[in-house]
Amino acid sequence: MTQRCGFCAIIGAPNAGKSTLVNALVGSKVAIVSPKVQTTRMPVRGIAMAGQTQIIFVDTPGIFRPRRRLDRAMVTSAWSGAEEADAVLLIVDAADLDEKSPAARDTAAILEGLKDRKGKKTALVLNKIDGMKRTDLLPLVEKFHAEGVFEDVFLISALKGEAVADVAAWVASRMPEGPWLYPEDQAADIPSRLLAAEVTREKIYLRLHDELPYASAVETEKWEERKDGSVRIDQVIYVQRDGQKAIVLGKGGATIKKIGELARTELEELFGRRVHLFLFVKVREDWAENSEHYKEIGLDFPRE
Ligand SMILES: Nc1nc2c(ncn2[C@@H]2O[C@H](COP(=O)(O)OP(=O)(O)OP(=O)(O)O)[C@@H](O)[C@H]2O)c(=O)[nH]1
Ligand SMILES: [Mg+2]
Repeated sequence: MTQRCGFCAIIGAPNAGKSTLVNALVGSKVAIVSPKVQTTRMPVRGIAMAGQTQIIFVDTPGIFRPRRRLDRAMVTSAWSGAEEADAVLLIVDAADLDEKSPAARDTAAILEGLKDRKGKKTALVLNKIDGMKRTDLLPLVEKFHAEGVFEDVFLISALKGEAVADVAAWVASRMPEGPWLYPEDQAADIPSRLLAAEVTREKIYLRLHDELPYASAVETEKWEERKDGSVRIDQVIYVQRDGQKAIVLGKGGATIKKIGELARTELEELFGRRVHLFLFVKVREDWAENSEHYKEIGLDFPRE
């Protein structure tokens, strides 16, 4: 049988559930998830097989009105993910479409953007329907259908895995003929050093999302293979001010210790081996203005 292979970009407002959906479609964790908006900073590829079809899902940063330099880089990379894809899924938090919500405003702007990019195979995914009434959903489906942008609309819960298979089938049927780009059993295409840094950033977000919004970045500085099969990973957590460093460390170092434990446990699971994780906190006021960091996480550095 002929092989099929293509790219499917997952775009949407921050916090819609894009990364959760990518993980559900791929069947393993390739992208980090948190209750905070703007968790994903760079496009991450998750790979899924459907019969003879290989689908490369591209999880993108949320699209929103960018202000800071990092925001601009994230939004640009999200749109370019959509442009390069064979199919596009716009994912919307169905429970957060109140007219005044930032998510609704961002989604409306993305819809306009999609109209300008007509000709793409695009479907709408209304997410987080767990806990919602069907009767509240039908008007939404009609409203979005009327936009004339979507071939199909899916009602799903990425968190519970509901109707995720339907989305996968739709995407699979839109993939062009072509040889697979990855081995059949590969789930992610992200360097181990970067994935390890992302896992630590997720634990920081989950633990400190009220105290430390967006002020932190994580880089893997050292990756040392040991003779006994284990690996030593040294990471630096960058923050912008001394006060933030104190928050990350916590009383007597309790917070960073907990973050390190959570990250190490997950890394051991992901890599299937023992991990020795060493975390250091550094204050670097300008990490978000430093082009090296953008290169490290695979983003283009916006000039202004
Ligand atoms: N109830 C419910 N919560 C969900 C569902 N899908 C995702 N979430 C939650 O929504 C939050 C955001 O999920 P993410 O997957 O990080 O969202 P995202 O769109 O990748 O967010 P950014 O990367 O910040 O743009 C997390 O707390 C998820 O657990 C769902 O189907 N139902
Ligand atoms: Mg995300």
